Amino acid sequence: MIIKKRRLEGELVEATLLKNDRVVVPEESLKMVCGAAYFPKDNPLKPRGEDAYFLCEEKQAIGVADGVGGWTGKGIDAGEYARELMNNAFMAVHRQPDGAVDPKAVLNEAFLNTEAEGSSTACIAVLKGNILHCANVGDSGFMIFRDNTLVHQSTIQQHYFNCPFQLGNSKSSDRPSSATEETVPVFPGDIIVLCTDGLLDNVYPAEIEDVLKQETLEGTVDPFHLATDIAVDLALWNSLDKYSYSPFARAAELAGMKHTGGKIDDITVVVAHIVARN
Ligand SMILES: [Mn+2]
Repeated sequence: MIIKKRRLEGELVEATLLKNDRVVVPEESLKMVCGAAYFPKDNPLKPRGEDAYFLCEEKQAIGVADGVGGWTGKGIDAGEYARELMNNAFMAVHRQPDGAVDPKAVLNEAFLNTEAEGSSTACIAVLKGNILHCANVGDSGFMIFRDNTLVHQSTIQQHYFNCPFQLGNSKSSDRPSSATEETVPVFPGDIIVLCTDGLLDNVYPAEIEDVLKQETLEGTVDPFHLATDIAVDLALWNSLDKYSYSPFARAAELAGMKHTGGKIDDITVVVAHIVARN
């Protein structure tokens, strides 16, 4: 069954869905060009914050993790768990075959090799051909923008308001088997924003669309520059606003609670620009 046809750089590209749900696409037709920005919240006791991320353009894989702050009360820095998880994910990516990196397998291997105490959300995305493959545990996630418009947003998983699914070594933690898996076709020019809740809780997609419109007016896309602008001008700025009706305030309201303004948090933004190879 043909699920997608689109003209790409003069060639007709087809993605075919087979019986086993594996999507067959032209090999290596597209690639991600990546940049990232990380702004830990101001805390002299934890200057590195609790988020972590990795970029691996060689294997076309990116990932973010957000250590769960609730461990602080037990004297545990969940940032260590998140950083070890992402280091292990980066190494796991390199052990996977070229062009066949499986994000859930990466998440699983990273989880099994992580020994720190604590727990963390995690979202890993891999581009294979023209399909973005993602595995996500918790409330980090990704958005895809096409022509400066949001066309896809990942779903989040939480046990209850502000308690995301989280990987960890304690009995009550979740396991990689809980990960949501998504496969989404992408096209040249698409912008993928992979991020922790420091962005999602403070910024509406329409605000990112406005930044993209401004930046693409200049003609070129610099993923690092874009990630920094989204992290600073939107997420950090909004997080410090005490009166706004932020996405976090809206989520609190839907859960029957009250929160006014942004949410001060570590902010990780990875931007991947989809471009044709060669
Ligand atoms: Mn967070």
